[in-house]
Amino acid sequence: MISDLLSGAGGSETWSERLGPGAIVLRGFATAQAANIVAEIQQIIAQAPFRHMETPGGFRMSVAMSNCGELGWVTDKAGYRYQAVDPDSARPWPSLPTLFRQLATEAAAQAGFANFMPDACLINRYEPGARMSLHQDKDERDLTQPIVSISLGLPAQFQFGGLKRSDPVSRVTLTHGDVVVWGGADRLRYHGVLALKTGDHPLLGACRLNLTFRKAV
Ligand code: MD3
Ligand code: FE
Repeated sequence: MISDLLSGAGGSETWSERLGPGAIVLRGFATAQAANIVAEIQQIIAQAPFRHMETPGGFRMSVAMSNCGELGWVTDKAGYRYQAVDPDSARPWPSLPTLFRQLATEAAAQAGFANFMPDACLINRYEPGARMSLHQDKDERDLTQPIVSISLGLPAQFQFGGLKRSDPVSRVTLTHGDVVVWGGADRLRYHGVLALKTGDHPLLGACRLNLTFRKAV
């Protein structure tokens, strides 16, 4: 594991750990802004509350989700897609806060992806027991664009595999303030999150939040 010291959001210290040629964890990159990010999420979910979506196969997701940005990721019996309208309210998703845009673009640049301009932010809420099974993120039009994720609250065991579902999987713990950027050769790697263990985080209680910034179109 290569570990390098670099500058996080607002100039705080960050350690980077490379997961692959195009995938990097920026440890603590978002820690200094965590309370501000949570305040923005509270405003977003007042307009677009967390909900448990249904997979095309008819299963209720254990992770509760909302979105902000021009487009939001949704799933229902009809399939997975990005759409401009929240299906629960029939209104546009709340706009992407400036802070979110700045953090995502800055993190992507640190990882070597210049000028990342996300148009979608999926917000995942994990309560104890919630998990996300191995999947690829491939609903975005331009797969040369990276994805940036911010983890807040309780730690989670993140799984990342290869380009085939059957490839071996390694585990990385993602903790409060960690940012992951993945693109290039790692953009289509299978990944997932093991069931969240209970705990009590000082800012978020028995909860983990994960934001993923995407360029969907
Ligand atoms: C991909 N979210 O919303 S993102 C998702 O923690 C999603 O909620 C997860 O997968 C979550 O689609 C994980 C972080 C991540 C980290 C490393 C990766 C995704 C990765 C390495 C390769 C591919
Ligand atoms: Fe994913």
